[in-house]
Amino acid sequence: METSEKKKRIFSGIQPSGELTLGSYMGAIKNWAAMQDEYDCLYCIVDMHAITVRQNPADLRRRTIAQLAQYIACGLDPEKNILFIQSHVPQHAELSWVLGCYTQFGELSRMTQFKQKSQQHADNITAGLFTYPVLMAADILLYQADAVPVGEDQKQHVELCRDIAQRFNGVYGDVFTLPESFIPKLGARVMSLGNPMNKMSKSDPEGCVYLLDKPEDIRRKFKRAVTDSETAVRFDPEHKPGVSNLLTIYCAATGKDIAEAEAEFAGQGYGVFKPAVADAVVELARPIREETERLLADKGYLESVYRQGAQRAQSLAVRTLSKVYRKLDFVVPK
Ligand code: ATP
Ligand code: LTN
Repeated sequence: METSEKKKRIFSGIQPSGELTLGSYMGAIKNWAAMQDEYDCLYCIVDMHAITVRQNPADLRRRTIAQLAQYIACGLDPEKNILFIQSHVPQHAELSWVLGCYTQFGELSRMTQFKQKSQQHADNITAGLFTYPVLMAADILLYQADAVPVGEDQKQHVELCRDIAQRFNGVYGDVFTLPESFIPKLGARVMSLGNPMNKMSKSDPEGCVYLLDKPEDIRRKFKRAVTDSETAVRFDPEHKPGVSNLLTIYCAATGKDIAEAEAEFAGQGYGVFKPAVADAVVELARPIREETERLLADKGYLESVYRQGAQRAQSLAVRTLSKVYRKLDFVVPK
């Protein structure tokens, strides 16, 4: 492709608040890797978002580096993409403050994730947890992103980001690109293996598969996966949520479509189906785990990736922030 041709910009991020899961892989990272040639992509480790709930500092540090290694192991090329750590680029926090002054209290009160997390952390409902979506809007708008590849649960936040951008543009002219969420057809909402009515979440170790889980752990978790009292392997999320979730996982892992997978397991019970899903996930996770381990042994390389990523990100971020400050007519220090 000609370098003069302007590619569309992509931004996305994941919090290092736990280990990466099969849900975050299928809902987000898998698509990131697929987009890296066609788009101009920034993929971030959003450590500042992670502290909206209490973190153990040493774990946060370890997971931040491990997450970078996993991004690369999942196929994100650090030369093609800007891979960086959010707290390394201070413009995120600066723009977040400005955008917070263009966000309504009522809008933030309606965010589903805030309602859920404030229930889960009822003893520690901080201002940071409440204004979390404003920081997320800053992440996206700072880079003038056109699209944001995320799982279904983040759609509401991206819509709020658009609303904030539109409001700001309405007052100050065309400052921000309006982003759209990019949600995969398959795997946008991977459900818990233990309770297929709930989203697979990193805080539920038995219901979720971690990308770095060992094969025996993956097999155990799938063996215990909740299904139903029938025997047919059929996609019907309403009546057969467990089996439908396993079919989704199987298809996202193998690249097959649902009809193909249903045909493959026709007439065979869950005793055949469940181990086949487990095998597909074991094979998906194996190279990621091995490559992550290899990368984690080379801390110098990982440091060079995040250092270079922060420099490249910051050179874009300063342009947007100074444009915003100019529009606000802040006095520029001489
Ligand atoms: P938690 O559930 O513990 O609050 P999370 O896993 O939702 O955390 P992140 O790890 O920050 O939070 O999510 C990273 C990305 O992965 C987001 O784009 C999110 O939409 C996506 N994602 C997370 N879980 C799933 C899931 N179960 N299915 C599909 N996509 C998911
Ligand atoms: N809120 C997201 C993580 C996140 C993000 C972003 C995603 C923070 N900033 C910017 C896309 C774009 C989550 O909880 N999964």
